[in-house]
Amino acid sequence: MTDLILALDVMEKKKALSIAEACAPNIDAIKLGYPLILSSGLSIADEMAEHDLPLIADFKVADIPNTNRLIAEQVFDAGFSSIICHGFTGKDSVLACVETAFECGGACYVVAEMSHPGATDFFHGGTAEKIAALAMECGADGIIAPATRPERVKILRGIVGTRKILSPGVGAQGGDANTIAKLVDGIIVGRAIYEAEDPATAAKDFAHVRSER
Ligand code: NUP
Repeated sequence: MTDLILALDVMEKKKALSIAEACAPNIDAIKLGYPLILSSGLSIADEMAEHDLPLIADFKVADIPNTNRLIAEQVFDAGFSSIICHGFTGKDSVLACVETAFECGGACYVVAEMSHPGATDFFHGGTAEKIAALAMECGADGIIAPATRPERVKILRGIVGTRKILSPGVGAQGGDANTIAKLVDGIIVGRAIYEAEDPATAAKDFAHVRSER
């Protein structure tokens, strides 16, 4: 079973709420990040609660352990069920997010490799593999890996085993939903849904991936 995760990077709260409502029957989780949370506040989580969908806070947290912990506490207190952090910060910083998630009954995903072209500058050459291994060592629930590079996802799958892989980069960034859905536990789709003329129909069109794995 591959989850369909909506990346809701719209800036107006009203629009975000109406897209969430329209897409809710065909998606498994909503990922909120800086664009919407900076414009609407963390309380947007409360307003999304009626859809009863897990909310993922994509803050790509990348600070010292104490600050990571403080950020993660805010996120879980606000009602999010998962947080995304960076892994290049090292074991203590990642552990701060993983442990806080655990204490709050939530989940933590670590970015192993990003999906954009520039990600190859630093994530290739063994770094993504090291981060994926670190994420496993820290007890993270899973990693973020690029839908734009299925061959890299296969390699990272070899490191994380049955732990989850969530994969952004489908649609607007060129990743193919069908190809990547066979390899991962969740595909993350933003613009291809929320910029569509009819986001509900667009979400429905991706929903077949939910039976892929
Ligand atoms: O490597 C990453 N690539 C990526 O696109 C890690 C991410 N968290 N994301 C996020 O996924 C990005 O910030 C956006 O929220 C979403 C992809 O959106 P779209 O390209 O489908 O519009």
